[in-house]
Amino acid sequence: MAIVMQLTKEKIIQDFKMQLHEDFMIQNDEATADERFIALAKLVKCYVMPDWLRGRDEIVKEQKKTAYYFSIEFLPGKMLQTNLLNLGIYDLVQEALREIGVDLMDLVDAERDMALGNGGLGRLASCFMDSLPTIGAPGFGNGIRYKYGLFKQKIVNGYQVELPDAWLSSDGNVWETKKPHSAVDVKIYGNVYLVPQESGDLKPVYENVKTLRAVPYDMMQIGFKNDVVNNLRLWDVEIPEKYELDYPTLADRRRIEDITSVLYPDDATREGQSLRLIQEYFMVSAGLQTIVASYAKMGLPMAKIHEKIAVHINDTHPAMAVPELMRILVDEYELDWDDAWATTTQVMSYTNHTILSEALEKWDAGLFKEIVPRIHQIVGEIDRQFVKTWAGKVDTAVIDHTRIIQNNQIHMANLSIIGGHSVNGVAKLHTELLIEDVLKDFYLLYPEKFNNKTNGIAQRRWSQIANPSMSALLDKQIGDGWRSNIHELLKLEDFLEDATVQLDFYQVKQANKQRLADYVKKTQGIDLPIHAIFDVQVKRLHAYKRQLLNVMHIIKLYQDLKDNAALEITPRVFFFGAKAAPGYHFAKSVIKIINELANLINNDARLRDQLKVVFLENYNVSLAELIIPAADVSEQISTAGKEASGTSNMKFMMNGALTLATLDGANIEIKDAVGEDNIVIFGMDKDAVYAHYTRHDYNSRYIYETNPRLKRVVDAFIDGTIPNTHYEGHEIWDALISYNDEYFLLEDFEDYVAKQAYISELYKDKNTWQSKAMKNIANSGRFTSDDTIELYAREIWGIL
Ligand code: NBY
Repeated sequence: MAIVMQLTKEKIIQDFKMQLHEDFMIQNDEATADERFIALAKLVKCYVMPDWLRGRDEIVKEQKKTAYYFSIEFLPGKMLQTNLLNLGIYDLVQEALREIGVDLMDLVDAERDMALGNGGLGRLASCFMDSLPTIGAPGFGNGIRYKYGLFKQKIVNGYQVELPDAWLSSDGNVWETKKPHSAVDVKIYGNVYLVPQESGDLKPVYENVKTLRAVPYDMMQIGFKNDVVNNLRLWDVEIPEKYELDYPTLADRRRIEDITSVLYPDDATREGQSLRLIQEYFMVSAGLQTIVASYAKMGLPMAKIHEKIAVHINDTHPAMAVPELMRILVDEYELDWDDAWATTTQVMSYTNHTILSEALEKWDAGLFKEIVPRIHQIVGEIDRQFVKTWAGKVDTAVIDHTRIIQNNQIHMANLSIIGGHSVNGVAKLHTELLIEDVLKDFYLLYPEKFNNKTNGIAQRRWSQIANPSMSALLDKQIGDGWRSNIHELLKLEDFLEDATVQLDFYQVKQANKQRLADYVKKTQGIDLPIHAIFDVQVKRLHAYKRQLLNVMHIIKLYQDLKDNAALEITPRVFFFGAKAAPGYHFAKSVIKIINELANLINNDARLRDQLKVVFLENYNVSLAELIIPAADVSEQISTAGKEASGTSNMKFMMNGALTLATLDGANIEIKDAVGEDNIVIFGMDKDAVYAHYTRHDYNSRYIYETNPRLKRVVDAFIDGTIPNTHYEGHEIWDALISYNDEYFLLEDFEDYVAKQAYISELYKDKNTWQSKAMKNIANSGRFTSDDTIELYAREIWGIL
């Protein structure tokens, strides 16, 4: 039985004090919050260790099929609260600490965010890490232990400045365990020759390779109150003692250390090409070598490895898993090519997270050959076999579009699709677009591989942890069963028209808004009226997400208020939180514009608190936990067809915000869940957008010239309305007018403004508003990642 079952307050206090003695040689009353956090985290680790080891041993003993989720990003945020909650000891620990004068929240604040991801893709991986043990599925993560996570964003004079995020303390990360015992070697560079053997087989012989040592750091992933503990394995690079002579100078060593130094802070374009390619191979090779070795210990035939192992390729970054598994099976375990290929394709599966062409990863074949010569050969052979298989069976054009090597470039998505048995999109519309458009040639070849898995969220973090006051109210209203079965939120449907309950939810929201307002006051000195609508757009800054459309609406409100001194509007506070990729010029200009507009508006006494704009610096998981519970309006306004799914949309819904959205990604499924009266939809749908693509008839300048009020808004970017933005304003004006507004902001503007006006009216009727908010909460359970991952586990990986 799990240790945590037998814990008492007294025992926790005693253990906690002991831990402080052992780690820091101090008494509780002299310890800092940091020291207390570390002591408590270590204690939690000790409590969990037996279950962690037992789980690992069971998998070996019972030969359970296991899935490995390969992802170049994980974005867990803080782990203390989640771990306590999932262990079922949150309240007990909180009370125990309180007895010795310690506030658990101070320890929570002391934990650093673990930000080894950019945005939605990395956060999804972490939600899955929470859900996998929760549903009792053996599913492990495999990634890179970056020394620096996503950059820390500072705003200086309205501009984004990027600072390194040194999240690791000198003792590392308290949740991890370094396991030199399980280190493996990874080879890169050099030449490979295929030398004929007596048997007639060809054997690769390596020359001048560089050998890296991959050292794993394991982090426990605790299931919700079920004694199941899985593992997230992150790899760090070291210089192997045996090959020290290969790295004689400090510069040589530094180049190696760089491999696990930084997460690429770029979700638009890639940089540091060769380093990035090495990262990808390093993670894939270390992970697969370990996995195959553990399978080998079972004593089962290598050609049947797919019966015990599933490997998931999260976006294309780990796509080299396909040729790497082939390499291990063919070169090291001497399988025939065909047998190896048959099992490899059944092991592998792939998720696509975007249809934006700039994010569909391609590598120069020359670079590939230089860095991973053997993998280059294998990819060449996979490509050759692919062409041979389909030649004469389908149009040559289809083969030309789908083969892996085209124009001396290696197409990682093509490799992932050809090398696996499953390709999934992340929302219904996204999967449809993959099938009908982006991957339609592949659909012709392999219709059976395609499936949809709409994203989900780890609801415990986004309700119980992020929003304790709403959680307490839910307990009171529908009982606490929803905490373990999120679908019980549906019970709230019975109270949608109950004015007392509506008022209770209103008060919870106001309290959460106050909590956010206090934070803004403390960090930026701005006073915010909490009776205003809190209107929030938080996500990576990208043109297709259209933060700029939101800005244009704010400019319009500003102009209205300045034109008419007597005008009264429903007060609004617009919040933005967004990091721009360091090399993404346009996105950085939008940040500057938002900050200058905020300055202008927040300092204009005439606006009498009717309008405020706040840019929240350094948006990350922890800040999301503060912001999302405080939102009245959730802005999900991407150009239809561009946002694969979105996941913050689900988090806002769960916290009772009304979604203002285009029919894009999972917004469509949110609409289906709550009904069109309980969401506000505007703008073109996917078909309208695609009609412009086929007809080539979009003309933003025409819209601009024929709509005076829109023209005035657009001209505000260049006519001096917004101070200190001469350069950025022109850049934006040009994008909208000279370059024909790639994301159709102008066409969607009027409808967006109209729906915003509708929201302003609606908010005046508190009861109706709250009823809609509650409808959203009640129906948010369908977006739990527990259910999403169960579908992966059953339908893709076959591990349940
Ligand atoms: O994945 C996001 C999608 O935009 C979002 O709609 C979806 O909900 C989410 C989870 O499925 N994609 C995303 O976050 N992508 C990246 O962060 C990313 C990072 C790196 C690169 C490309 C995309 N890269 O090419 O290096």
